[in-house]
Amino acid sequence: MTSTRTLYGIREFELTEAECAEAVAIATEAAERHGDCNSPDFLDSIPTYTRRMPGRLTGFMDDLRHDDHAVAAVIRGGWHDGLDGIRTPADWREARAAKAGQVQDFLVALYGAMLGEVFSWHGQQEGSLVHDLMPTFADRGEQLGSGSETALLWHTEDAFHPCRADFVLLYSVRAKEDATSTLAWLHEGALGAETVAALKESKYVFKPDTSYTDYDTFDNRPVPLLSGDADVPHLRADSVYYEPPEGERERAALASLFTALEGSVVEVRMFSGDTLVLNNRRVVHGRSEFEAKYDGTDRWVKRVNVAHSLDRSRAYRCCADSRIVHLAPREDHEPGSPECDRTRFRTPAS
Ligand SMILES: O=C(O)CCC(=O)C(=O)O
Ligand SMILES: [Fe+2]
Repeated sequence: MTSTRTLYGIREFELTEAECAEAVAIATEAAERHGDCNSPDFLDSIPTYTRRMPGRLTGFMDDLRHDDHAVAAVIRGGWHDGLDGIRTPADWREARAAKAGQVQDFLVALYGAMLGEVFSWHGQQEGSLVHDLMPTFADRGEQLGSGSETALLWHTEDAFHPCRADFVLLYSVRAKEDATSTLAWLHEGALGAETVAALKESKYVFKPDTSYTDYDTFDNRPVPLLSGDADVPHLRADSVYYEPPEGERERAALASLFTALEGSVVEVRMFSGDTLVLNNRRVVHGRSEFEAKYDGTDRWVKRVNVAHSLDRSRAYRCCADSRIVHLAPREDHEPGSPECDRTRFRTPAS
């Protein structure tokens, strides 16, 4: 594919203007028909939209989905009329209430669905499929997506949880020059055999971050940080939300892991309309600090989580049809019953 090139394991895809217009038109049609990307009737009809997405992009996503050597991908060329006209909302609640960037909600949900099964977390942004990330004054110094004054340090998305995403998509509604995305991963031979062996043992404990309203329901147990092939190791790690292990061997292994990752950080510059796709089993990510003005012109990212399959999270969802994952196992509810998680997003039309 001539428009695809690989840079340090990060793949790039450039949409043509026509392809971008096609994808935006499909997202616009879905937004007009369903209103909210959480509505069950949209979620149930996702394939009818993804099937019509530009063929070259479909080919790229199909390939990416199975390519564990690719730690991330950037889909460029996504700027379109209308992006500049939307003001950055003050926070995710305002974004949801005002349906700000609604077409882009559908667009990133459809991009995500081209790679697997989109899902949401019950405790994050009220269970919404697409998260809005923008700086808020109260969180300016926090290690959260809503921070800005300090760099967001590297992490696997939702490292602590067994149902964490296989892919995370970060769509830049409004990019800013001073905010760069940071990526790091384990290069071949970066860790010695003894370190690898220690990191494969179930000895490491994470701390769920407080952006989940249900974070205290999680049964936190020691887990391994590394798994899989020596060539393409699968990694789960977080440089902030973890408890230092007690054993000397585990502490040394963790220190080696941190050194290897910190030595491999690459910066990626995003532009408005670009999508960063993270292979969440291979790469850790973060973001630089940046200036926030809180005046409607700030950086704004939409995020969606994607799993290869929904099977892994079945016990954490209330029915097979729900895409809302709880941090603790969830009792079953009849689909469509008042207790079913799908019910709360049902619009009168669905
Ligand atoms: O703002 C970004 O680019 C990334 C945010 C992020 O990684 C997070 O909130 O977990
Ligand atoms: Fe993240």
